[in-house]
Order: sequence, then C-alpha cells, then structure tokens
Amino acid sequence: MKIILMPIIACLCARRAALALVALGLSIPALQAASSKRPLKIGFAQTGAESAWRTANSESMKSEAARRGIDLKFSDGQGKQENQIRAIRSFVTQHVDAIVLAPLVETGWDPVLREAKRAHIPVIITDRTIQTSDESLYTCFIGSDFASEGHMAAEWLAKKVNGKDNIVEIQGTPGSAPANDRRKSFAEAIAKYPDLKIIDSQSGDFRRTGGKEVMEAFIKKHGKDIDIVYAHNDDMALGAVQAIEEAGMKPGKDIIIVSIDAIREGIQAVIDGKINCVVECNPLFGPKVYDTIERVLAGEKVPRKSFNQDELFDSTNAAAAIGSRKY
Ligand code: GYE
Repeated sequence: MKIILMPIIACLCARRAALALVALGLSIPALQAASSKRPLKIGFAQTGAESAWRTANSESMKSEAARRGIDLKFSDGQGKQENQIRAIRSFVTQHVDAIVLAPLVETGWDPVLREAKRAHIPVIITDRTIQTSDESLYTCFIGSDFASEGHMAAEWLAKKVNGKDNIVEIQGTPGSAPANDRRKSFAEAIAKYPDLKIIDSQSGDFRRTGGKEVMEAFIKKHGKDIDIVYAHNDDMALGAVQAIEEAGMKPGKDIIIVSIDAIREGIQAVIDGKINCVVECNPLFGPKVYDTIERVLAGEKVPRKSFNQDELFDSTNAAAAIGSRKY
C-alpha cells in the first residue's frame, strides 16, 4: 500500500510546490528549471567594462555560472543604458529563468522592467540601485552600501588630515547610484568639519583616462590650492596619480588621495604611498547572486536588500591585505 501511495504523494507534493511557485508569479520555464534538472538560463545585463572593479565583477559572475553549470547570457552594455534595455528585452524573448541587471544609471528602467514582470521573469538588481515608481518591478537588490563608503572616506580624512583642507572630487558616471550616493554621503559627512571643503567636482566616468583628464584640468585651474583628491573609484584615483606626477608633484604627499573600490592596484598604490586610503567595495558577488536566484526560483523568500560588508585600507593595514586580495 505504502509503495503504491509513495509516487502519488510525491506527485501531489511536486504539484503543490509548482502551484505555490505559480502563485509567486514565476514563469513556466522557471518552473520547469526549478522542478527538472535542466540548466538554469540567466541573462545578465552588465554596464560595460569601465574599470578594474567591473572586470572583476563580470569575471565573478561568469566563473561562478560556469562552476554551477548555469547557461549565462552575458551582455556588455558598453556604458549605454539603451544597450542594457535592449539586452533585457532580448532576455525576455529568450525566456530566461531570471534576469540580473547592474544598472548603469538610477532612472529610466520602469518600462522594460514591466515587460520582464509581464513575462513572469524575476529581476535581480545587482551592484547599483535604481529609482522606480513600482517596487514590485524587481525581486531584490544585492550590492554595496555606497552611502556608507562615502562616509568612511570622509571620516578617515577628518581624522587623519590636519591643515590640508581643499578637496577636489572626481565623480563617477553621472546619474549612477555610486556617483550620486558617494557624492551626497561624503558631502554630508564633511559638513561636520568646517575646515574640509570641496572646491571643485567633475565626472571622470569611473575611467582611468577620465580621472587623469579631470585631474589635469583641476591642476591647471587650482594649482597648489589642491590639498586632497576624493575619487569615486580607484581607477580614477590612479589616473589622478599620473596627472599629479606629470605636474611634478608627489601624489600621497603633496596631495592626499582617498578613493573607493580597493582593487589590488589601489592597495598597491597605498603600500607605495601614492594613494593614502582606499575604501573597499567588493565586486565578487557571483555566488551570492546565483544562490539568491536559486532560492527565488524555489519559491523561497529572500531579503529585499542585501549589502556586502566593506572594509578600509590605509598605510596601517594595506601590506597585510594585499597577499589575499582576489581582485
Ligand atoms: O566603484 C566602479 C565601477 O558600481 C560599485 O562602478 C560600482 C562602481 C565601482 O566602475 O569602479
């Protein structure tokens, strides 16, 4: 009797699980992937390849997909929102099980996310946050807390730098969450320290060449008045290092430099005394993203927002950290 009932019970359980997943709004292909062993098909709309951080992030997403046997459709947006929108549309047409979006800028995603929602494809936002009028358009966010990074950079400066007050800021891509949040949080934090002031702020688009060009222009305009560079990422800080050296000054000494990401080259520059402090922003979240997708497709509830834990490196701990640096 037990032997006869077992397959029926198993079948009923699978049916009940499937119905629960339908109730969660998942698509039929997603249900098939969840119930069978066919490889998951996931579309990832990446921003582009603007920085070493981005390269490490793409690599983490690709290598972890390969390790898990996930069929990853990777699209490089080449720094253009319209390319990312087009990629999402093509993922919908290809009936992927889930879409991962690293949004270049914060706004303008609602229409295409509505298309994914209508197709019952869950969307995981990674790396950068979006602004939306409808929070149901994405399942969850995984990334770093950019506001806290800006605060950490400002507090480090306030504690370590005396009598050096004039800051030039090299911003990331205009309209992107990291540029917006790192700018705002840093400005709020230094407002408590009347001596620290931002005398100029321009975008270097998160690129090394952008950082170099902006720094050259700052040096031309402000000359020796510049005490501090606050760069929204290490690549731009490394570009600024070159510009400062070419202008005959010593980066890290004549001009204090603080930046964000903590890529290996950034930490090496701290060891070399050319950058003074780097705040970490961990790009290696492939495993976390796929764990989350697997849970979503299994009908489990996942945290709405999940932030990576980030640290800070300066001359006191950079040398000890470099050996184990993975990006
Ligand atoms: O800091 C920068 C990259 O969105 C956190 O984008 C990311 C930023 C990162 O190009 O290097």
